[in-house]
Amino acid sequence: MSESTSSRQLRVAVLGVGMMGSFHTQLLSSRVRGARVSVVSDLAADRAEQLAGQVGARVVLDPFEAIAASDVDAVVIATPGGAHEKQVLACLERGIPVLCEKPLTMEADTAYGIVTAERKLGRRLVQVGFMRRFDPEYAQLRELIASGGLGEPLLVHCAHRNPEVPDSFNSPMAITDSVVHEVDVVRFLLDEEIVAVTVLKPTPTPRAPAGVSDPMLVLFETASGRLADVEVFVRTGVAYEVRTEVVGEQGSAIIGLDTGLVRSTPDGRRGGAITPGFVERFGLAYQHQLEAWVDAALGGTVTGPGAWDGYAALAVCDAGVGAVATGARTLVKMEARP
Ligand code: ISE
Repeated sequence: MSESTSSRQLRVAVLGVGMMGSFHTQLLSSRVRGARVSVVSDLAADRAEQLAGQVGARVVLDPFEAIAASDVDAVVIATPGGAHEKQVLACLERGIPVLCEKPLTMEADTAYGIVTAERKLGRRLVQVGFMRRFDPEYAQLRELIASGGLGEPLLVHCAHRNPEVPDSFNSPMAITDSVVHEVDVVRFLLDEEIVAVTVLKPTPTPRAPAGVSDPMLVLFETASGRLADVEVFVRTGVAYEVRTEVVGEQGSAIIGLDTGLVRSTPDGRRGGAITPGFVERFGLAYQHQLEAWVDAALGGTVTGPGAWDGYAALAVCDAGVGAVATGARTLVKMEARP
């Protein structure tokens, strides 16, 4: 263990400081104990300099130099997805913990390469940014299922709605960028793999560009025969709404109703506010994710969703993208877990 980790300060390099990388940098610098951002890396030098100045970090433009730097004990990867594979492998080669935003890589087989490379090392170093696992509501729901409070879970109903996305956000992206979270949630809550995916495409919203299916209904079948349905609708024009309901043999439970504060107002209405976007809805989850990651990384490992979860999500999304294209029920192709 390096001098700094033994004195309980994890020195973190953040690679990629667009929206998510800046957000992680700010959280690490203001809310998360036991860590500081020592290096900020981005090809956009101005953006990197500005953020580094705010948090007292130095800028290293080349991400691989940042991973190798002597003042770096662990790495957060928030670069575009196409850069992840090589950056994660460089962290594994150096033997330091890494928190990688989804997707772990761009294809299931390259993600499997990371699973096997980590396996060869013999210890866990890769965590994938499936932050919903750290959301208090999701954690409570899993706890309830695991304690047997719902009896055997039978069905999961999910809604994933964004107020808006750019026109370039097409139907396959709704699977790989949005539904990928429900893939992980279903695996996390039910503790089993998804084996088949079907996608239905109803009449689209007029907000969707020509040829884009929005909303869509996605149906997952799990290995033991349970079903999970996901409504993904990324141009509602309303707000950010993410709900998950689990129906079991002995009752059901739902999260994501945004019922924190319910107000009555002089115009005779009663209601609360819906979060505008995922950073607001999952702000606490992002913070808890980093706290757990820093705690484990100080001990030289990771404990959150790992390389296998990143691989499984990609394998299911591949089937989902296939199902969008063909309209057919599509089997998930997955390697055996090493
Ligand atoms: C975005 O990339 C995310 O990861 C959000 O969590 C998700 O809700 C949103 O739909 C995605 O576009």
